[in-house]
Amino acid sequence: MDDKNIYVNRLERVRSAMKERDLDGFWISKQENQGYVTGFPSPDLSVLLTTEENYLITDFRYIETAEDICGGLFQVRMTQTGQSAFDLLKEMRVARLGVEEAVLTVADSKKISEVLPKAELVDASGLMEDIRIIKDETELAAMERAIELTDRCFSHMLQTLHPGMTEREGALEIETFLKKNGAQHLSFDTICVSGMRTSLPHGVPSDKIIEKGDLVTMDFGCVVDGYCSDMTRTVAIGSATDEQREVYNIVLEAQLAALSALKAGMEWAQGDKIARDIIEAAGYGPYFGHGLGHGVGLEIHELPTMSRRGRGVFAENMTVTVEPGIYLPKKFGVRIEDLAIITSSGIINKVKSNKEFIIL
Ligand SMILES: [Mn+2]
Repeated sequence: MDDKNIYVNRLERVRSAMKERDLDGFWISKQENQGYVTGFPSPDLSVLLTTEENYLITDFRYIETAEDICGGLFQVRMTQTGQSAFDLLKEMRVARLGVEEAVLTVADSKKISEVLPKAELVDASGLMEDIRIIKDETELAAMERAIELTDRCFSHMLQTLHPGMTEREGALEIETFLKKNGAQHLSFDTICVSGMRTSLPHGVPSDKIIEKGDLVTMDFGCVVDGYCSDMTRTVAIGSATDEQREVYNIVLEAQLAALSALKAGMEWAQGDKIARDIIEAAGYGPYFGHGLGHGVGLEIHELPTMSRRGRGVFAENMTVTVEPGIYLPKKFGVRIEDLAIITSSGIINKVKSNKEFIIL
């Protein structure tokens, strides 16, 4: 599929979802959703789809790029100083306008009601996310590039991490490597925690010095061509205790069991259960306090939600992280995270980094 056809196809799918919900307009606010249909993710766009037309509204700063990228498929409109994107809505005859309540501000919602006093605003949160849950080839290829880069970054960190450096220096090393080697951004704030602080699943890198005998957990990801990667490894520095080794092996066993069981047709919650059962049987159930994984794509956290509460069934070309962890307060924690693509017969794990217990 060439570039234009990808977007034609995506717009068709969005329009048929609009039709199902009886919407004759859709005001798309979430930047990732705008980027998904326009190919131009930018913080200052407004996107409106009606039954017949695609509109992209932006200002002078972005107009040239917007026309270059979206000119064929979208009517590109430029707002003048003092004008807002909502002014365009005044010209529209829309009876039921879909909006994304999950992200639309109250202020913007009021403005829409002012310019379209007769229109009914209907919550269409999730309309696009349900479409985005299945990745096309272009998306998977971009994710693959992002994942390759995080894999290379982990190899680099195996050469670089050493006692005496701080967690913040470790995180900076990760981020510098990713950016130097082609990342547009980071997928999220890098986690690099050590020692007792590894019991914090989302600990913020501190000035703590990494010491011999510490575990170090690194959770990081980057964005390449709009798409995110996400991986986690825990390694030991200098030496390890039997307890650290034991906990590591339980987490790894849980992860491998889930990776080998996941496939299209399985319920999301069942995926979580496979890993959780192993951790619970080993007596560490209370110390695995988060879900097993989440989808990744334009956003770092998207559908599917692979947790006890996740409701849905895996289908081909969904992506999902598999990231069990055990976190022992004031002692240490271990998490191992890979990122897989669901297929009809299993998964393809795109993360190639070693996950044997590594002592640096
Ligand atoms: Mn993750």
